[in-house]
Amino acid sequence: MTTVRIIGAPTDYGANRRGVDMGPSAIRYGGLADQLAGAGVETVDAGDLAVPRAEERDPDTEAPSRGNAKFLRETADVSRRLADAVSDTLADGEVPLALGGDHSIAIGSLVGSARDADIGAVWFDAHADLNTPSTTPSGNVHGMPLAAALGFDEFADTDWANAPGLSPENVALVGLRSVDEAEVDVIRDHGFTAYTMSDIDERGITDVTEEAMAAAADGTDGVHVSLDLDWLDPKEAPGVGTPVRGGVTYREAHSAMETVDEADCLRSMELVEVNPTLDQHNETAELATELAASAFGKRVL
Ligand code: HAR
Ligand code: MN
Ligand code: MN
Ligand code: MN
Repeated sequence: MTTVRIIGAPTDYGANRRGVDMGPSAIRYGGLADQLAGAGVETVDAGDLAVPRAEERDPDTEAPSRGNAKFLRETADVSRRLADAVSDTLADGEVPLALGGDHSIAIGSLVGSARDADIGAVWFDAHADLNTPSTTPSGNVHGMPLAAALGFDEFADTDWANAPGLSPENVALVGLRSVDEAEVDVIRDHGFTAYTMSDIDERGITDVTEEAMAAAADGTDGVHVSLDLDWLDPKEAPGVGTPVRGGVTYREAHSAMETVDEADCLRSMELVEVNPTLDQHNETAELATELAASAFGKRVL
């Protein structure tokens, strides 16, 4: 029997607005353990990493060596500790499920998942998250985690990003609809597999997700699935900090997660960007728990 280890990472260093640090609480309260039990997996809850409040820290965007990236020192600290938690989980034969927090937590998840293995990643997100401190339009690290884990630009020489077991050929992005110009060039130049919402419109979510999982899995030890709730249409998932119209529907999201399960190579996962202060009756958090259950094998019959 699969055991899923839940690891909370209540950060908001990487996002523009407060509140996303309450995500792990909201997702647990939204019924995560019950949903996963419905999927037939066992769960253990490792609790939350200790994350100091952003107000007690200096974003330090002025430091030239850090480029234009806010709270990079704090992000590095959380990333190191999350990477250890994720890699310990895998070493114990369990499946890590990290709860954000903003999407910067993916750096730790990916580095930990790729510590002793070659991995792929499927990025379900409206955004590409491929900015670096040199290209970011916002300074927010939640727009950079994929670039960080791949060791692009300023992230190459760090001891906390740049996962050696992850490369662009095994990264698939699904559901893109808000991509910065510099990110478009990165996607074209590095051999990513990338699907926009138009691809999903034309080909259907099942086909696209099957292909994404296959591309990510090819030649690796398993796939990390990163689910940014702003991947869904804001009508379905209002509780996110950077909503973008035209996202996937409730049914498409479940269908994609069922396809993730059927690919049978899920190694680690995270649920990110749930912001309870922007949500309606915790419905985005509840949706996150349902989608995780589908990814871990929950079915109606
Ligand atoms: N691309 C923009 C930036 O870098 C916006 C990032 C949006 N935030 C996310 N990422 N939630 O998925 O600032
Ligand atoms: Mn994201
Ligand atoms: Mn292995
Ligand atoms: Mn996003």
